Amino acid sequence: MTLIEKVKNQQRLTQEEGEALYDLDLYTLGELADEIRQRRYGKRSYFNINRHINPTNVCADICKFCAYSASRKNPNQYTMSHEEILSIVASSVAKGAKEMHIVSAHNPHDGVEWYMGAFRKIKAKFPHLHVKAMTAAEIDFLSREYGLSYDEVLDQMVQSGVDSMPGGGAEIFDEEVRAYLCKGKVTSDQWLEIHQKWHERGRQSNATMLFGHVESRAHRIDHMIRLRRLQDQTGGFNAFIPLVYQKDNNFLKVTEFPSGQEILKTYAISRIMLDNIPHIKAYWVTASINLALIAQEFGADDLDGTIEKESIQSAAGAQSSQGMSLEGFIDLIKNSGFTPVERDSLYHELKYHD
Ligand code: V47
Repeated sequence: MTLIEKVKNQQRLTQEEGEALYDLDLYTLGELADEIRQRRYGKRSYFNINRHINPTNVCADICKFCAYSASRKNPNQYTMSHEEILSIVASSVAKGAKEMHIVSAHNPHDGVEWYMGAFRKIKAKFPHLHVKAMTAAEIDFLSREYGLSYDEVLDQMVQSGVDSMPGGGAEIFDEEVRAYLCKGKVTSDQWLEIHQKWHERGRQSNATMLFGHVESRAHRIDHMIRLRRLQDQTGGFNAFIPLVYQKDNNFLKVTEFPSGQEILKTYAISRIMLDNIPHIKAYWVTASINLALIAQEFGADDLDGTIEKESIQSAAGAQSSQGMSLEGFIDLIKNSGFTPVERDSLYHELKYHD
């Protein structure tokens, strides 16, 4: 059976077969991924009304790709008070936000209570708001810094009102590349262990992959297969999010960047490889909105959300610092031939905009 027949017959692919997908031409790959996407979601494209909050950029870890954390390239440290965080939440809720996506740097000065207290206060004031917070990298940092087990941190998150976990901190699982990118941060096995433990609590999360820097195609496929393996056990991942590397203001020396074709191939291949993860998110912040709209024809069924403010990737050059207006977002999806469907954070459909 050829590789194409295997994909059409919905058979699971190996590492070698995943790598071989990259040798197919873009349109064949697009057709294969689109068939899977259309079988599951037709022309529906999901988004939510969310707000990103990054409460501190003070970080104990050093990741070469990061332009967000305070460093000698970015000397402006900040840490928000709970009052500041709550006032952002209140103003976003007033504008219709239904999810707060809260991700911080690994701040060694503020203690676990600074993290957890913020979640508790948000939930006390806005009990119906979905709090998506704490990457596995943050959880590992709190565990190391304060001598807590992963279980203890995760239990505190549940008790403090965190509803789901974002997919950040996964970067690339290959140990050699990871050591080069972000030595000392959560390891690949630990990242997977933390998500497994979260899923075992009946909770859901996402998974990212940072690509387009020093990794190879084989590393990307390996990353996907490690996620697929955990998903077979837990079923707790909602979405896979390939994050396109942004190059400005950081310490990673990359000279060759992926072409639009390579990015679209990666979306399509992730749709094909990850047969057990429901959604592929083309995060418009790193793909650029135009490529994210095209990615809808290459396997992606989700475009994340309106965001309102974005600090991590915009620090590294992405055009996303002010988010996107709801009307603009809906129009763009409609005009690209898809039906925008507002979803909640766990992918329940809320509103069709057809
Ligand atoms: O893990 C840091 C990435 C991530 C750069 O779960 C960079 O729904 C590109 O995880 N170029 C955090 N990326 C953001 C994240 C995320 C985003 C949207 C949705 C969800 C979700 C999760 O940002 C980090 C890191 O991989 N990042 N620097 C950079 N220069």
